[in-house]
Amino acid sequence: MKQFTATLALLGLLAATPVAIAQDSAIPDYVAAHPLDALTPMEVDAAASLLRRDGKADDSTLFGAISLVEPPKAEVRAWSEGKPFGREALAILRHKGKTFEARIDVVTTTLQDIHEVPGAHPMIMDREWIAARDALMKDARLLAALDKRGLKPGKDVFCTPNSAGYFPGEKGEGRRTLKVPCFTSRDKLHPSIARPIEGIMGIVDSESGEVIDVLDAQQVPLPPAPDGYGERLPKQLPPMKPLDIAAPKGPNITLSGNLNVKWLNWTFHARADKRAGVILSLVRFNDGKRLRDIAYQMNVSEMFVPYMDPDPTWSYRTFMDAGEFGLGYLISSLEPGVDCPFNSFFVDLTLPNDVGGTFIRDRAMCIFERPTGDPAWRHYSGGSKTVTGEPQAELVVRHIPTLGNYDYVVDYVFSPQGNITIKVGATGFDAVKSVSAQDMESESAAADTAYGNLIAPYTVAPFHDHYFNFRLDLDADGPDNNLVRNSFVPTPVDTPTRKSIWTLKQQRYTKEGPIMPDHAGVGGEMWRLTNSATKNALKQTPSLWIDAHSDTESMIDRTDPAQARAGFSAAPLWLTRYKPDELWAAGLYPNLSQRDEGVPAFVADTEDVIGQDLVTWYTIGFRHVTRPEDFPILPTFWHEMTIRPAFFFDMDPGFTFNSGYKQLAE
Ligand SMILES: [Cu+2]
Repeated sequence: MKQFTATLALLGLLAATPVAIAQDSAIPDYVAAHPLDALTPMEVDAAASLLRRDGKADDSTLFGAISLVEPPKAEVRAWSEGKPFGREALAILRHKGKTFEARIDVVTTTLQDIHEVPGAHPMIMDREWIAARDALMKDARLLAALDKRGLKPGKDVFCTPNSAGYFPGEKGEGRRTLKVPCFTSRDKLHPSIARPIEGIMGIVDSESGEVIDVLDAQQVPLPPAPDGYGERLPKQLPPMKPLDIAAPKGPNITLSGNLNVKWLNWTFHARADKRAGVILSLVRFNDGKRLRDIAYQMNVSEMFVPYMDPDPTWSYRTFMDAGEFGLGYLISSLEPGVDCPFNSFFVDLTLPNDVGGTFIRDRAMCIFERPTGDPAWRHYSGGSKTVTGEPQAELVVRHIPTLGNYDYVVDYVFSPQGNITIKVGATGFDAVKSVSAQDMESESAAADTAYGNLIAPYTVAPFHDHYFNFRLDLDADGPDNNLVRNSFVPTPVDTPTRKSIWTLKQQRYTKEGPIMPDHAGVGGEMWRLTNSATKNALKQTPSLWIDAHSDTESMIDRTDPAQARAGFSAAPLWLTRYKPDELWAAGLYPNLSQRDEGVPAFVADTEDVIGQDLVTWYTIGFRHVTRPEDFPILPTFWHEMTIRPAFFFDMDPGFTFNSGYKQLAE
């Protein structure tokens, strides 16, 4: 078994690592083999070098993005292996205090366009993050604030910049700011969780290095390490007998190119993106007769994590991590056996860095199949006293960005029945603040827990929301679709037996806009993306049911400065017509944004949507009511939604699925 596992892991790396070709330069390279492949290291270098050569960039320039501009959909759909295709890059530059957007043809190395985007801020980049941290750590006001608390900068104290958000009228408005809290590693409650130094916050211009302000609001005495925490946390139990996910006869997954995935009836393309993490495209299901379109593209388009604590050192924490930091940039290497089964295919991903080059994140994505341990279907026949059935299996595509304290497990799970479940698991640890209350009988407990819960002695985790917007460019059996709502309607009937049943009412959306659940209605609804041009064998209209299990809308008032920048979170679903440049739910430039240029702007013209190529934007959201059970490390907290075929097939496409489980008994 061990030998097999090792061989498979190696096979995974071989299959997934692009083939190196001889280059004169030191830049590792491979050739893009598909129009939707991420830009290769040579293509990224070609774009950055051209900008430098043309005097548009120099050594001080930071690159918020050098990413693929996809060819038009029609070209991608018409493309077949071996045919040539165009390659275009979008570069977002921060150059001498200004933001520029450039388009480069990386095949001909031609600068097609470059223009300044006044007021726009690309994502936060390493060099400025470090500069802001270092500037604050030397600032006399910070040193005085630390001194008051008996602390000195050095190995016990460190500061880590956060995105600043936008709050009209505050100090530093209009500048490229970061807000910086500080921590101490003294008396930690857990080895990897530093203790926040409450009341201190720096506002730093990350370009000039000027420390604009240092808040020294309230002083909370640094709490002691209580008994049972820190070095005295409970020890792990002796190991149980281990469980494993194994494919003893070999994998059913086929990987090719950079990167095409095939598993049973499913095929799709995957690529890395600095901002989105992993982007899946051309998701199709072979129904035995033809490849059926399910999704042109699926990826996280933005996140929003607003904290619910009005304290000035907390209230700005309204993170939009995809656009501010980059889920792909902060993707973490996966640990075999912990993050993914040992026998997974682990894929290294190449991503653009901040300075016009690329880096490789080892084992950044894993692809694995697993038995769920559940029946795919079964039936017990009382007559013959036999069970017929089949065990379920599924394919998982996973990556895990780590954004400060949180690790987000992002899964796309494919089933033989034609379902795609999108799951987000939040783990890592709750953001915490130090308080005076040791427990709920302490004098300050009520005040300390007004906006969060005690999760450990002297430690409150403020309440907050997590919103993950997925841009779901679904194609229900082709691009021209409608969105319908089936509402469940309580319906009176007058029969000798029944007085009340439910019936379904169908309504078609005609315009772009937010799609709200019918909270006031009794029975709820189903949202389905339908294709009126094709029919299944029963002459029904194929559709994809957007089965929403985790739709939570933001409760923050729309006039709140944080909510005003993240309007996508106000509705669980938005419907737009496909536009090639409408890719991000909070717009292309959410960092420090002063207005929302995302989905609320996309739908402002309320275009007609009937029979169009539609994009749905679904937000998996949850309100995080923090608990002691979140501590010391937040056990992975999952939320999900499922895209299910409905009237799409003639019968269960999983009926022919043969798990081969009987071979295990041989
Ligand atoms: Cu949380």
